[in-house]
Amino acid sequence: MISPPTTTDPTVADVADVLRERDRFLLVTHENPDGDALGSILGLTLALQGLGKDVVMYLAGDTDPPAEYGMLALDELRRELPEDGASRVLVALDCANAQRMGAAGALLASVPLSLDVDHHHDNTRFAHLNVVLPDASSTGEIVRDILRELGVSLTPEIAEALYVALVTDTGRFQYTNTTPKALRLAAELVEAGVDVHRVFQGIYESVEFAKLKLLARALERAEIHEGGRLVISHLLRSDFNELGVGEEYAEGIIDYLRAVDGAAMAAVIREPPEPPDAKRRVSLRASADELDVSSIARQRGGGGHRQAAGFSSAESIEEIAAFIREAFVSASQDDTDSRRAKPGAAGV
Ligand SMILES: [Mn+2]
Repeated sequence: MISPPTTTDPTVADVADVLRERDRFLLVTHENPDGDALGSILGLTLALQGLGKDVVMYLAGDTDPPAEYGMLALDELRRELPEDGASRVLVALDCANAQRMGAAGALLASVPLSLDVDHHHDNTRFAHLNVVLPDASSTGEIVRDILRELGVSLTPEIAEALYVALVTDTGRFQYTNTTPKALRLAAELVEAGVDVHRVFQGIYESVEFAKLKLLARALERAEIHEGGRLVISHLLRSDFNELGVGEEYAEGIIDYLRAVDGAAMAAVIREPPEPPDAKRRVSLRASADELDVSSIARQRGGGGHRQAAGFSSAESIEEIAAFIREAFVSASQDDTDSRRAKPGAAGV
């Protein structure tokens, strides 16, 4: 029996020991889940159920999982915590911190044991056992290693769940986390029965037509500034209303702008469809790690990460665009200065 807390870094074998020894689990993942979150929680649930364990899957928040993951058998995913949650072993998957799991975070203080299985480098190690492997392509990859320790064989259903985790978190095997291990895992999962093309069609070729039309409006209005290094576009309230879509349909549009050759930063300004007096919302993305867009967002009371940030503003679209241009020029300047200042800078 492993008793919390431990002093040395636990391994996937330690996680497997706990999963083998205990019988009742509460599996959780992060709010607004992505493919890795959903694939990991389902893959581990199916494996544990196959071992005869009592497993509850819980997802916090009130946003439904994105429609593109409809292929995953997530009908047992609960949106409310079970009454006996505090007496189960809690397993957090793909959660960088306790806040990400919403209401389940409150159980950390009362559960008999908690596990944190994740690959985010900034994971806060909030559980009794924290297996945080930043070199792993996805949490799904870590789950696969745990299942190997457990001696669980991959059913086609488990393999598909883990493949969804892997293919989405690696950007279809294109991002920098696409390691040889990730590619070998893909081959192993396909051998176990994954229908690669079916998954592709489900996730990437099920775009709603209205989303395509919204994207078209944003692309049509895109403008480049600063010699092509900055791309800005906007979406109007009337765009959302005419197409009959909510603001969540704007998700991902900014990635098309960021992908423009030579662009260091992209910005999308959008007018929320409701309420009519809502502030405009601005998303910022950097293409290179050197530019910190969160510093720009903070100037307007927003925040985020170096490469992805946002803020809200009551200013007009033109005023916001002017601010972005100015802030971009000055942030690029700061960046150049700091790099120039680094090697043995004198008198700074
Ligand atoms: Mn992930």
